[in-house]
Order: sequence, then structure tokens, then C-alpha cells
Amino acid sequence: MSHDERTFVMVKPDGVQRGLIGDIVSRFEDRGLKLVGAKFMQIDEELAHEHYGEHEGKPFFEGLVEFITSGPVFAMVWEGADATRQVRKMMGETDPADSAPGTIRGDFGLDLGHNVIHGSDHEDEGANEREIALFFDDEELVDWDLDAADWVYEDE
Ligand code: D4T
Repeated sequence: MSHDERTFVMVKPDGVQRGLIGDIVSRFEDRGLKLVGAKFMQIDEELAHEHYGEHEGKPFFEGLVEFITSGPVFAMVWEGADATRQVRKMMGETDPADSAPGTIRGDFGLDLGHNVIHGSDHEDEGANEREIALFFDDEELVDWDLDAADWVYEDE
């Protein structure tokens, strides 16, 4: 399996306000994933509509846009083997109340509308590439060698 799959991940405004950026970054580092891009930023209405376009028209859409634009977010790109699916597993279920302890939402959240983190959907083909392109320019992503990869992967 290739070790260079990239996925988009974002600490949402509730996670930022609650001081969870460091904890969340640590979890992905500890897992052996490689950070290739990061940006502390404010999402505007236009980007929110683009990012959550698939939910336009749903009853929770306006609240979702209001929430995601309500304060800064921490956007990241993580790279590794099966990165998109592995990050989703680490995040837990969409609703923190259904998320197992040990997952990010299961450890840090209680409410569906404030579920701390976003990660590209591994079942939505190409979502990771689409979302990375929406939030990052190519030159904002860094190619580098993670020395620890020799120990994370048997066949690096
Ligand atoms: P995101 O996209 O935020 O990582 O969440 P998921 O991929 O796990 O789930 P999603 O796209 O179905 O939902 C997007 C976002 O909307 C909020 N939401 C969702 C909500 O407030 N009420 C709802 O009924 C649903 C389904 C939570 C996550």
C-alpha cells in the first residue's frame, strides 16, 4: 500500500475555542501520519457554501454555515497509508454521542452540531483531493521526509 495518500482535516471553531488543536494534532502525529500542510484561518460564507455544498437545502445547513464561520478553524493536510479512512476512524461517528471513547469525537464532544473536527469522507471518491484544493494552494503543501516513517512502516 502506498504511504502517500493525503487527506484534509480541520479542527472546527468549537475545537479551536476549547483549546483542542494540540491534542488533535498529537493524535495524528502519534499515529505515524505526516503533516504536509496547516493553516489557522477564518472561513468566509463563500468557502463555507463550497465546502458544505452537498448539504445545501437540508434543515441543518444554515446553522452549519453559521457555526463553521463563527470563529477560526485549523485546517490541515495529513499524509500516510490509507490516511483518509484511518483519520475518519480516529474521528469517530458524525454524532459525538454515538462515537466510541478513544475516538476524537467520543473523547471531546457530546453534540452533533458541535462535533469538533472534520475529515474528508473516504466513501466519497476524490473528496480528499477536492477539499485539499479548496483550502490549500499547491505551494502551501510541503514535501518532506518523515524519518520516523522507517519505523512506522515495515516496508518504507
Ligand atoms: P463533517 O463533514 O463535518 O466532517 O461531518 P461528517 O462528514 O462526519 O458528517 P456530514 O458530512 O454528514 O455532516 C456535516 C456536518 O453537519 C453537521 N450536522 C449533520 C448537523 O448539524 N445536523 C445533522 O443532522 C447532520 C447529519 C455535523 C457535521
